[in-house]
Amino acid sequence: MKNILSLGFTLFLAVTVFAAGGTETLTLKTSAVCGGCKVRIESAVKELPGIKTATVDLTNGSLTVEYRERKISADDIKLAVSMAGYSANEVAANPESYEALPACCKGSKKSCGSK
Ligand SMILES: [Cu+2]
Repeated sequence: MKNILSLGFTLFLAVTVFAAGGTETLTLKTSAVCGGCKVRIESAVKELPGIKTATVDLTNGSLTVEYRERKISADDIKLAVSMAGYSANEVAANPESYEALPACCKGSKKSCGSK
């Protein structure tokens, strides 16, 4: 049972990229816990070039980004999430950005209350 769970978790963490008419879709596991996190991450990513959409799902902390591969790479998107203070798959949050977050956004539990 534990193996099945960890396999599922690994698959969930895996970067999902597929071609869709020049637009790539990337799904990342982030450390977002509340509506404030969602706004912070989405606005940080949307500032990047080539981003079409950026949406954080607070039920699981996932970030889905549609972007133009010619303009930006998945690594750049992960870096932007890190610089906003959140982890993105294997990329850890930038320590200084993380420290600057409100206290309730630092935990892995949903301690910020409502979405
Ligand atoms: Cu938060």
